[in-house]
Amino acid sequence: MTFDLFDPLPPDADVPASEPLGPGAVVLRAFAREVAPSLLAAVGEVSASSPFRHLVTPGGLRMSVAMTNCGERGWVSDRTGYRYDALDPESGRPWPVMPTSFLDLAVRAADAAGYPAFAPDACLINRYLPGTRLSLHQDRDELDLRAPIVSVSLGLPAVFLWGGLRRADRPARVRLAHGDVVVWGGPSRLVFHGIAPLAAGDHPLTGRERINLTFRKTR
Ligand code: MD6
Ligand code: FE
Repeated sequence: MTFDLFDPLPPDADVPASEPLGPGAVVLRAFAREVAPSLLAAVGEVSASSPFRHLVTPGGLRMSVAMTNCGERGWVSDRTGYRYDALDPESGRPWPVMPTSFLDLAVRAADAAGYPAFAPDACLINRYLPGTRLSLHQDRDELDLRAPIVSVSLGLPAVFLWGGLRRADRPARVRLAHGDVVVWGGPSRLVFHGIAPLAAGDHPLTGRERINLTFRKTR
């Protein structure tokens, strides 16, 4: 176990290891902190094959988050809509294989949150720079909504907006730090959520960036 200036507390000190967010949803504090360096090295390998890019929404807006994917399928957006695609539209080739370190962490986190035998086939990788935001949305492009989503935060901390089942529900603000893992499913699976504009900072492992991995079972 290693600690740094951003996360000086061991996971069992003042911070509870697991914080409920809502029914079926939990934050596992620092769950990924030990494996974070190897996850980040794998992000570098994935993005060397399928580079980060700014997708366009069906409405024609360029997203401020830069994205790439690994696994059997990747989430993409363009003028025709949102979908999971087996091919990276930029290269025409399959997305990079999901690294073993990714799969192992996602399955362990889901299990710790009460979702045994999670079998993700997709990992969306989001990159945030200071000022980048992700507006409130639902994750509903997956066919099997019984499976949870596992979300890993790396690098700079962010304010996660955790709303309700209606877009108009006022979101709670939850700080997500390096190594925190959010697992959510069940009655919370279609909760509206987003990321507030990222504050500037400098993280020892990622510099001026926040990286988020979200693991999904898409079918
Ligand atoms: C992020 N996460 O943390 C964006 N979606 O950068 C998401 O949009 C998200 O964290 C579904 C489930 C968990 C998530
Ligand atoms: Fe989402």
